[in-house]
Amino acid sequence: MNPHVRSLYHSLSQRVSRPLAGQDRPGCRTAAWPWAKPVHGYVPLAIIAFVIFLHGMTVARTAAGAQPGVPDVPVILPQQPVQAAGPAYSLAATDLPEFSWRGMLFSAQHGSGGGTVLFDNVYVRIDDGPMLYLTSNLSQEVGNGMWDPGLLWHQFTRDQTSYTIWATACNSAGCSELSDPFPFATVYTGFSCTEQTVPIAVTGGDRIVKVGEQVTLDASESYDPYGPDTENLIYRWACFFAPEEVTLNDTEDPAVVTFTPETEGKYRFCLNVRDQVDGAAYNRSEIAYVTITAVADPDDPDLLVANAGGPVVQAITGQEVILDGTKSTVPAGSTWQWMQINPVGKEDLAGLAMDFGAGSGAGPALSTSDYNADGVVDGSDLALLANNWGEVALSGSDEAMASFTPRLPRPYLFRLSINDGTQGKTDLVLVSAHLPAATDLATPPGVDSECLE
Ligand SMILES: [Ca+2]
Ligand SMILES: [Ca+2]
Repeated sequence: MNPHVRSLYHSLSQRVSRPLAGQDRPGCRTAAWPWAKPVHGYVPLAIIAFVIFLHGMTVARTAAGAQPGVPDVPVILPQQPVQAAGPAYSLAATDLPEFSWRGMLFSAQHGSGGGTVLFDNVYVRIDDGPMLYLTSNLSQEVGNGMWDPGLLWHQFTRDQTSYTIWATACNSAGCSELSDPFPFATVYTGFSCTEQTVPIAVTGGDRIVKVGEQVTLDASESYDPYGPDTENLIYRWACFFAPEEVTLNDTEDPAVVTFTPETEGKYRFCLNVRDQVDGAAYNRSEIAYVTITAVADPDDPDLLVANAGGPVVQAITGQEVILDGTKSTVPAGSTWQWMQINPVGKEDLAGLAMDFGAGSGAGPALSTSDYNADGVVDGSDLALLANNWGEVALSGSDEAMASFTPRLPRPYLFRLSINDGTQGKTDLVLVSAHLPAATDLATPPGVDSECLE
């Protein structure tokens, strides 16, 4: 890194490390968040610029849009390395920033005073298409130790495609207004096999450990479909939520970090793995999660640990989803109960009615109530809502594995409750069900066959 860039990086990274890292958040505080670190000579100049830019846009909107008891409108923060010697991104609101990365992370921040945040939704518009529900992420749940992770939405992008991202922050009282749109376009300049193939992050299985004993998080089973990439992967572990402050310690192996839990409870970590292209971080893998449950005595025959298989499960409308509680540790004779805690209801209807009434017989093209993504809000969307009113029909709701078929693109939140006759434990899982039209963004783009030989 040249001295001027190094100096600029240090001065700017100091300035932005706090808003990006969310270090004042209770629980899950890491020593340094990965995107605040220098990455092999690359500096997050555009990230810094967008933070400032988006903060400026949101101040005006939040004041007008707040609902009582609902979190503030989130601010979207793209998380990706930016090449020091690369193109300078324009920050004018009318310009479309161009990115040359396939895998991208977005995080978001809520304004102050938002109260308890439960989950956040992200919507995407691809080129000139309709607004599509893409995914959701848990952020905080009262009484269950889930803290705002700063959100972490992953997506893959396609060359010569423009995208616009919005978000809402939600709790049991409802959802905030949509954030300001974040538009960008993707343009790739290289198509070697390294650049075409996106790595796969592998965290190892969920585990139950003893409080006070060091835990190793090992990502070395991660791989790239293009074999030669594997030895050059960049690994990024981050705490997703935890019952206490967590420090991840680096080891000699770049794939391995360690920590020591001092409090009983669930520690969830996320991992993404990236290619190196000419020394630069390039593709990001899909995010993988791992849950470490710390208990006083892992060998206790009466040990009860609920694990709903989350925290997040991706799904496609019309396809059956399995709710898998089999990673739980359960004494014989215990009872199981799965329950949806965000059934379709009046708020969904009110949102649709507002959009429907906004036009002359059909609502606006860009609406979160356009459930069938045909570009308008009309009677067909109302019919979909009416036919899916209330909780979803669950098969096996009193068994270790339950299932359902999502019909509406939206988040489905489930609580797994297990009771052994003397005590109960719960865990939460969020199923994000998007329309097939949004599936491309959840899967890496195709590659030339010779790259896989
Ligand atoms: Ca690759
Ligand atoms: Ca529609």
